[in-house]
Amino acid sequence: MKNKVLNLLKENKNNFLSGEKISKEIGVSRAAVWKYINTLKEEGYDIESISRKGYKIINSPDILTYEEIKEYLNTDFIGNKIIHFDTINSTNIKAKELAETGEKEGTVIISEEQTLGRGRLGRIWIAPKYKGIWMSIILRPNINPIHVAKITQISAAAVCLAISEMEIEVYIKWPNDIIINNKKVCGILTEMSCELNKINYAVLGIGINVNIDENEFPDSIKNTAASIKSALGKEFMRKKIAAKVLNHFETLYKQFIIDGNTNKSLDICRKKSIVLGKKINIIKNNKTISVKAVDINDEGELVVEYENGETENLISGEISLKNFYNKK
Ligand code: BT5
Repeated sequence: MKNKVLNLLKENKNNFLSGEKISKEIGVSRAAVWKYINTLKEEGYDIESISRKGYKIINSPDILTYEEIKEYLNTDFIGNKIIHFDTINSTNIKAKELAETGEKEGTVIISEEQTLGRGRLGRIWIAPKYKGIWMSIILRPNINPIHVAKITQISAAAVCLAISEMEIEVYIKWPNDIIINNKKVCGILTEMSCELNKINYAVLGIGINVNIDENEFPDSIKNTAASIKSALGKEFMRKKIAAKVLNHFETLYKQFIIDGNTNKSLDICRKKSIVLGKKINIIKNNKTISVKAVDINDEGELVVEYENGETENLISGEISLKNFYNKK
């Protein structure tokens, strides 16, 4: 109901709408309308109310609800449904629970903060309130599980395209980091439930630091993390960036599910790669080995070359670049 009031106000944003008109249109009492208006104000909506004239919306907050994101969305199915939380442990955990009980492809779980944001291998993802985009997309691709890593590459390409629109140099550190000024601005975590040769569902978790100030990063990551704000010196609308990511993701993902084609995504991953052509360290059997990153192949795997000239395709894993975080 609250969203119906909001939609009406938005549809009539240049005019005052009387409490009576709103109550008739949506079929609730005027007292209820007043209550919904107050809730919206508490959520950050700037609504002018003048007696005898009614209500007019002046400004909408930068929150990540469907109502706020939808005006920037132009997708067919990704983000058709956005389940929004003020706080949650992890959007990936929630998305998996919902996927288990049949939630459909394209549903997005998004939260203003995460109290237990997850990285890979049990690591923690820091996700402070109102400062970033912490979201998970439920996917049900009809593909063999061996191809699931491609979804990470598709989303890395989508995030890269979305952030590039802000006229900043963005790079991808294979397989799942998005980098600005040699620091991590976004991490991606793809998880899946599968059978031998079929995916039941995949959950694509994307965390983007948008308006985190440099001094707000905890000590553990302050030398390695960046936000779009810390790089560009001004705040950005999270809702617009979230929509851009979903728009780009759907375009690239659709090509993939229609005919398995990931050419465009992988081209972006190669072009924007911060590792290709460089010496990197990989960890193998607990040993750090220096190799050269030579290509990202059509499977989205990183092709590395050992000093003896032999090559290997890495499916996923940890790589590090020498002196990476010291450079500006
Ligand atoms: C990742 O893991 O980069 C995957 C991050 C995925 C986060 C999203 S947010 C929405 C969804 N719900 C979740 O619960 N997760 C996903 P990994 O490559 O393992 O990197 C984790 C490491 O990045 C940590 O060990 C820290 O060193 C660093 N880190 C943590 N929070 C960070 C942040 N906000 N910005 C930059 N680096 C961070």
